[in-house]
Amino acid sequence: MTARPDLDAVVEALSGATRFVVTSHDNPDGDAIGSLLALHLALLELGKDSVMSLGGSTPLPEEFGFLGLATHGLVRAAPADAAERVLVAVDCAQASRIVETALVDRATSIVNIDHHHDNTRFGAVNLVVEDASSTAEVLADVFDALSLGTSPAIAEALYVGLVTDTGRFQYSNTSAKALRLAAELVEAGADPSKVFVEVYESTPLPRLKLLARALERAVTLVEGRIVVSELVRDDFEDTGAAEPSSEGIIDYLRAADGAELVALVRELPNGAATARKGSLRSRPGGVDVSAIARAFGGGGHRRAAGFSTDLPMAEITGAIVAAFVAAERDTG
Ligand SMILES: [Mn+2]
Repeated sequence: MTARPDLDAVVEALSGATRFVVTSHDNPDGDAIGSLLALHLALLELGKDSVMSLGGSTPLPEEFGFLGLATHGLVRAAPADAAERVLVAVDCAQASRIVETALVDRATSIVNIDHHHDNTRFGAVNLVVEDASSTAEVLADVFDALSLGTSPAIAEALYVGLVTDTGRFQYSNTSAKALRLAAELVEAGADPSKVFVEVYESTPLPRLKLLARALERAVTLVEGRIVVSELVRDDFEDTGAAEPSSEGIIDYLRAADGAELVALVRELPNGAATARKGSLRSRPGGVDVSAIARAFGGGGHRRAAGFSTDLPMAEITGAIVAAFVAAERDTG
């Protein structure tokens, strides 16, 4: 075993305190939700007092409903005693991605467990494993170091994080370690077929219709090397798709032959903090889309990133094309 002072520090922080509040980022994905639940359940098994808190009022993506976060006590605001709890943030690259700012402001201390390469190390204790496929994979090592057995519920939650962040074990982050972890989680009680049906084959029809709109509106730029599409408010209204329904649509656009950079921009409802939200994806070896997202005030991974903006669609597209061309000039 190589020395892992950052892992030891997290183990010490989790062992040394008794009261925790665990959280993750806005627009939580499978890794955020799975990691959040797994850590909460692990802390309870360690005999700790843990509260799961996710800010905002946006409904959680329905494909993760089977994990039963509400049943497990999820609250959508900071607990009244947040000032007496250690905050553990999972899958959050920046403190600003934690919607409930009171959690960050009041916590006695912050433990930051993540795998984003652009993580700002905002915690007092930081475990950021950039080559981990998912935060779930990082947490599995933390639980091992805590000598915690993996219950079926923890295994299932970690498996959801692993399978979603690796694109069902297809993306370039699908390491041998990630695949070995998947096997261990299945041995511990995770059911791959059940998770597949719940996460990928329980799609409400309005969401498939929303996907059709995005595919229909896709355009190619720079000789097909960039694919851009847009969802406007009418698309949500006409199809009846609910707000988090656009998650995952970009992965279909990415399948376009020759597409090296893919962008999907969706118009947000009236009253949202910004007018639009953009998602970016690139092929392995392609441009670092997190750098493009950061230029819009967002962030993410090299292959998958996002941003929020008030810019109109034409300007967003122009900036993406310019960044793509500039990145190619710099590296080529
Ligand atoms: Mn993740």
